[in-house]
Amino acid sequence: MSDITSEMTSPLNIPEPEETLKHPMEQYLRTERLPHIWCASCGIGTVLTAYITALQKSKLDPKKVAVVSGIGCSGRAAGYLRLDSFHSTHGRAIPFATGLAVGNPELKVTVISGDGDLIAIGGNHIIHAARRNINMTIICINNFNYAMTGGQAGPTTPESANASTAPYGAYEYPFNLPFLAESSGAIFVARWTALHIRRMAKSMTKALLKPGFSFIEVIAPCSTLYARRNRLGSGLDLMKYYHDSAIIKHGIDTREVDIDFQDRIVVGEFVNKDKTHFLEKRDQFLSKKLGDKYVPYKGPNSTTSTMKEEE
Ligand SMILES: Cc1ncc(C[n+]2csc(CCOP(=O)(O)OP(=O)(O)O)c2C)c(N)n1
Ligand code: SF4
Ligand SMILES: [Mg+2]
Repeated sequence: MSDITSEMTSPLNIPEPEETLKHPMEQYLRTERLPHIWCASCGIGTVLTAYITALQKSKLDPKKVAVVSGIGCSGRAAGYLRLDSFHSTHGRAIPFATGLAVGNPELKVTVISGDGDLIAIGGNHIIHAARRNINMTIICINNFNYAMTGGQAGPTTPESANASTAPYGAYEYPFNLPFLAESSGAIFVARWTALHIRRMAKSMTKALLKPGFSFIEVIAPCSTLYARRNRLGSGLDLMKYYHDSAIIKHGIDTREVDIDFQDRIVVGEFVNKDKTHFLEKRDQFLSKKLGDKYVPYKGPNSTTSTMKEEE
């Protein structure tokens, strides 16, 4: 008997209905956790889309990729990814990720978290992970405030921007994140806005494939708190602002990429250099010191120990 269904579908190669319903990124998402918590027109979802695109492009084995987040709206990112993903405590995403990267050198570890989590309470950890050149990729979603807890000012809030703890406008000097990352030791530094989704994904792919400490800042709309308090309009209005104000300057000196309130935003790939990363450096140094007695630790799947038994 001829199969009438296949005769009807195969010539045009039309997929079965169930396949049509499958989202192309479904394999990377914990769909059982949807709907997500983010507000409409929030920029965090865009960053997640770019990250999944980068993962696909990088061809990394998802079983060898771990993602860590801290706390906050941005800190929810890891929990939606179907990878070895961890929602750690506030400011502690980087030490957690450092443990993974050092404990299992086969893993590619990514940290996706917010400006408050990574740069305020986590500020100490980020500079030391960069200094050591730990093999990890940091994606910092900078929405210029502590969004989840009510829009407080943080270390990236531009001067004069309004925040719940700065009702007359912020007056502290904000961090210039690419400069902070580079001067602490990062070997790859880029900044994009949530509008630059393809360029962001491309930089993420490069960062994922580059051994060492890479840092990508993504300027993203927080439409509900930051934009509303500052009367900047909707998420779409912020996208228009990014469109009109972003200037691409690859390789520019990171000291020149400060962000002033609603002023121009310099974006691009600023730093891309090679430097021996933490584990390689440790192994080279200890091999030189200890000779044959030192056996580099290659991860939990390796049977070797770090020191040979004393004879
Ligand atoms: C030790 C500790 N201090 C404070 C908090 C409260 N807290 C939760 S989220 C958050 C701000 C997160 O800001 P950011 O990382 O910028 O993420 P966003 O919500 O803006 O995406 C704070 C202060 C906490 N959970 N734990
Ligand atoms: S409060 Fe801001 S950062 Fe948090 S989900 Fe809403 S728009 Fe996004
Ligand atoms: Mg924030």
